[in-house]
Amino acid sequence: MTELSQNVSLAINAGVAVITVDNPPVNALGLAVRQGLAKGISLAGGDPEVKAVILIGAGRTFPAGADIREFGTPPQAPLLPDVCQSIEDCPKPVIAALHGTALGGGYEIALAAHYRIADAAARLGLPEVNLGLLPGAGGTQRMPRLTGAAPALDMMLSGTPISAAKALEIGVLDEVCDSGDLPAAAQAFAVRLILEGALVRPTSKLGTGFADMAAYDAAIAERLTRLQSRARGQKSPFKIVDCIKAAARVPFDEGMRLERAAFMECLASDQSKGMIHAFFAERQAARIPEASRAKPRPLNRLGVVGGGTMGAGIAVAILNAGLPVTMIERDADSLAHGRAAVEKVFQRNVAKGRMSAAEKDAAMGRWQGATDYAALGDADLVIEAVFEDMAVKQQVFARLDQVTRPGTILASNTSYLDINTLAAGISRPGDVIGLHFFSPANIMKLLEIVVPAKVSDDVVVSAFALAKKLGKVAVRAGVCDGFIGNRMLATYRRAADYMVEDGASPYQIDAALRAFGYPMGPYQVSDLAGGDIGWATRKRKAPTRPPEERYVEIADRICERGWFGQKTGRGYYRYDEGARTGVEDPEVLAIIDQERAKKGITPRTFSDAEIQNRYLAAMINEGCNILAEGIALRPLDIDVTLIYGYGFPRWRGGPMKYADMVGPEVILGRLRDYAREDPQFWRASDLLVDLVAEGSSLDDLNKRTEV
Ligand code: 3H9
Repeated sequence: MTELSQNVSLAINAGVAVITVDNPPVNALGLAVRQGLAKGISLAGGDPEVKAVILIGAGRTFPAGADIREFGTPPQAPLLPDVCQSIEDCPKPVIAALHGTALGGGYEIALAAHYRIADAAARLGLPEVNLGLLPGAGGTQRMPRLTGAAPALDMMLSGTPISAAKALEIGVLDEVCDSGDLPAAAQAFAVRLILEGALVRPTSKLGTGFADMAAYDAAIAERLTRLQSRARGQKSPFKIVDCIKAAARVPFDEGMRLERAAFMECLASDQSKGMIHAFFAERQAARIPEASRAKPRPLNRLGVVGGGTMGAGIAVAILNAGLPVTMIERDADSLAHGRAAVEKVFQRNVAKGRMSAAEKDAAMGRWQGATDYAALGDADLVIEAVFEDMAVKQQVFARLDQVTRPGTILASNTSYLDINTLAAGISRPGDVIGLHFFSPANIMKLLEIVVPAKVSDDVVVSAFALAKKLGKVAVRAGVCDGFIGNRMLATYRRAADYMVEDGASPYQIDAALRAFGYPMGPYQVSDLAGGDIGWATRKRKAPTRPPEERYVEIADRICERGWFGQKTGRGYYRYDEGARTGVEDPEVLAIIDQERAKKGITPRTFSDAEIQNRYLAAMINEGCNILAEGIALRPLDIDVTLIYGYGFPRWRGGPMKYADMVGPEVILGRLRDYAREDPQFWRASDLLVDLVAEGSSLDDLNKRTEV
């Protein structure tokens, strides 16, 4: 065996050169790997003994892409597109043998090889769009030559990998290996090619995918229309379409130049910086101080108290993860409701082809219900998802304290209430933690793990382990009113309400924030979630609201009319029977006018930019307060929370990354400017003031607090 570089080796076996990439954990294509591959191809190509070449990954996967950590540094030769070209130009047949996740640049290497074989469990994909990029090593030019436009567009625009079976069907693979022994299957495949005298088959010279140009163009037109309404400001999807369009129209080399230029443009953009930050942030959020001090407890039997929307959604998330769940409700009727709510989700999934009837039956087979808390006697973890009221939750916790065994983790799904108080009310506060799921709990990726003062380290670690099992992105939060997410929401929503009272309409605010990249504006979200929830919270907080705090009553006026949003057909918008998108409501505007008149406010105009600036400044400032109080460990935890739970556009990297990109000093300047009209609300966070004074960024804070 020859070492080609520190993580690529070459072995020759019966006339077949096997080039193995061994760069754990995901065989990312960093400089040393590229050097090794280039050298290996060159050696194998020139060795008269070698009749065919296999490219394969050691460990758990074929390369899962370019090394994303290199993206911030100047590119160093050999560049990946050139490595791919040298593979394609190799005079001996090159076979890529894929297993694990052949993604991005890894998959592009496979496309540049002459033949492809994959393990049956392999996943193949081009996820660059999720990093604000496009495939930049020939993917946009080679894949459509094999498959036509539609499969290539679908893979590149969604970023979602496909199975080996699907890859075979669309013409990407030559063979699927079912034996589980990919190296042997690849060797046999290579020997067969040699015996058959098979020739090289450069993908760039193929044109199978261009056979039906009408279908090719129709696929592009159709995806483009869809993108125009869904891209929400993201640029790289449009570049992908441009490159695929060009693939069928210009010579390969020119297509490659176009692709490279588009890739470099995207790589230099704030959008890709934001998305790359999000990629690493969601992984770093799982790094918590408790992890070095404790191991997770077993999590095999789970319980949920409450079968309402949240309880049922949490139960579905648990069942989807293949775990059993016991649901507790107060009486048989409520339990039947809870069960029906769970089953309805699975039924819808079956109807939409997302799961089979047998899978649904298996999931429901893991569901158990009871009206007696004693059924939770052997549970490892119980999540309480009852009505958001301290007294009610305290009663539930008291019962759980009696029936569960010591060591059972007792979690509350509260979104605001003080978990320290809940923990203090029972005999073993060390077992109590907050698990704040977002609605619908089976879909939303975020799980805020709220860490009360007395919780044991292994309970915190277990909560993160549970999140992983459920496929959630977990963020560690401290105890305060609203934790990270809802506390920030309360603040930036106030900024929006102030603007409405001062002259903007809710519709303009929603539109300005959609233009920023949000899927919906705050008033659309309020209508979707139901205005009654916020109303109840405002009433709860009214007695403790500081008298000097500016309070906007517009939302209360709307709720007093019973207009709670979509479910009542009216909120900030009016909804026709069954409609999910609302229309502007002149009566709401009249209510707003009356409220302004009552306070003697002469409405002024707001530009969309000012709306965005104020909304973001309020959000970022509260984020800094949350950091200063230790509620969030690092700025990146706030970014992950807002992206996964509150619709913050991922391509902007989260509010704290956005603050860095705009410049913390710019944000501080805006806060000081706004503070002239309301010094209390717009008081700049000391943490932000200090950061600006010392010339550092929020990302510096991420690095300083690495755990
Ligand atoms: C590209 O290829 C561009 C080309 O078209 C053109 C170039 C010119 N680089 O996710 P995990 C780290 S763009 C560097 O927890 P899993 C990750 O940060 C790339 N590091 O494991 C983590 O580190 P740590 C296109 C990477 O089993 C560790 O590996 N490819 C990379 O849950 C384990 O990761 C992609 O976008 C990377 N490419 O999931 C694929 N990938 O332990 C991105 C991972 O220090 N990767 N790391 O936190 C993934 O989607 C998942 O990592 C994967 C494994 C599915 C592969």
